[in-house]
Amino acid sequence: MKRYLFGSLGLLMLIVTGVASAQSIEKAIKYRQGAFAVMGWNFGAIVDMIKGKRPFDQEDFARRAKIISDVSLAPIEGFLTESSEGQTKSKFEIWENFADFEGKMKLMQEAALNLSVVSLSGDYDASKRAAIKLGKTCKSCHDEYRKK
Ligand code: ASC
Repeated sequence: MKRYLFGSLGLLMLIVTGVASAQSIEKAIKYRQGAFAVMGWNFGAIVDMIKGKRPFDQEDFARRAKIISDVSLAPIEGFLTESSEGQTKSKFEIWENFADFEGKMKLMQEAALNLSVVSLSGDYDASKRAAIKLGKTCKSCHDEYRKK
């Protein structure tokens, strides 16, 4: 009887922790997607300014670049647990090559900080180059680690 009771208790605890971790994985996925959405929203506006689809407004450009740079520090925390299942385009390869993934994330953060600093100068050509450089760091990670 005792053995049966402890066995059932153990099973219940496993189920409860399992459900809890599934919930925290879902939260982590939403967290990193939210951060990327903020970055994409603002980078989209910057790209429009560069393409001439929206007037170049240095103050607005710099404000958006700062948001991207600040938020670029956020998403890595949402990748700490293996979470390639569910509502995500993240490939399993992220967790197989986590050091490489983290390195690419750092390059993106550096490019975002660079864009933020350069855009304060008001130098349009330098800002454009910095934005293109940042876009390349986004793409390099997407090519390898994001499902189509
Ligand atoms: C964006 C956005 C991305 C990147 C990428 C750059 O605005 O949403 O994922 O730029 O397209 O190559």
